[in-house]
Amino acid sequence: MERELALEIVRVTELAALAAAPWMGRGDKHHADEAATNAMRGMLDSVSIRGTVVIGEGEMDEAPMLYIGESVGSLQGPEVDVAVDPLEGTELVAKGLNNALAVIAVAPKGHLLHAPDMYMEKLAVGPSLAGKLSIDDPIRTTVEKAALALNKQVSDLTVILLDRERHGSLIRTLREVGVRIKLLSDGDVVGAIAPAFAETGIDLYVGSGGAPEGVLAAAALKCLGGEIQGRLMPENEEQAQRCIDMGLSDPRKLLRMDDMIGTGDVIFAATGVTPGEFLSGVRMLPDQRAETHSIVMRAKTRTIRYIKSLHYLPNKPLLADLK
Ligand code: VTB
Ligand code: MG
Ligand code: MG
Repeated sequence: MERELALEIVRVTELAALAAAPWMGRGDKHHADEAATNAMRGMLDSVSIRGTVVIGEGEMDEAPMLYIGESVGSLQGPEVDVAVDPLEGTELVAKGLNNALAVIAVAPKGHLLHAPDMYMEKLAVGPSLAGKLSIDDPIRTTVEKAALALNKQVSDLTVILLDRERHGSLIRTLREVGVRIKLLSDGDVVGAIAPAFAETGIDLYVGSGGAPEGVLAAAALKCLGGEIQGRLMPENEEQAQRCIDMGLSDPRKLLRMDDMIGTGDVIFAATGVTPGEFLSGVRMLPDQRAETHSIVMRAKTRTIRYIKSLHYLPNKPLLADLK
């Protein structure tokens, strides 16, 4: 993949974020998602790739756009796998809450795990804890090991996870050991990546969230030098069979970075829709301008670029077509 692709790819998340932003705080997650998906699909057409969606909005019969298996891109250029979440945190946008993103990851064909839409148990960390923890340890041990490695008191650690009933006993234990807890109402791509950004003050991501979101986070963490470990959580026979069909003979196999991202050549881009842990949201400005804040990174070089763009909205024909 040519390095120019990174800059082309960030245009895709920028447009998705710009399309979703007008739906912020309107209590309508469906339209927010649809706007982001259509914009992302439209913009991808102009990117010089022969792409196949491997993580997308669902199967062909349930998703009109960006369905799994769909061909995307200008159909010239390298053959790549594309993982998308045009709007990660539809509910966040609907409710006007923080941490909604437009996200994409691109890797040479065959190198992104085709994660089925089910829960994944996850443990994610930044570079300073990469390789030092295990998802198989009890949470108390994980926290103790993390504190030791970071030369901090346990009470000075901050752990982030989704605020869900299924995390009840996990949260109780974390309270007992005395860490700070940041609860996310949605959006565990941000949660899992946050420990890799020192300025967030977040040390660990734990708990379960969507498996597709796990692979997207893995792509980002590969570029950031962090780590995620995951384990799919099939809830019935049919889900277990889906894991087997995607090539996991043991659906409960521990998934490491290399299982999720089988290449050192992944590109990740995200644009904030609402303000978040490491990216600002879309800002509507006077004179028909809007400001976006994005991050784009390549695992190959581990360069992290923050891109602040000032868009002149009348010159965005794709956005107008969506209206
Ligand atoms: C998870 C999480 C996502 O939606 O997929 C969640 O990973 C849906 O699962 O970040 P729940 O059943 O826990 O609500 C998000 O929060 C947003 O897409
Ligand atoms: Mg989505
Ligand atoms: Mg999502």
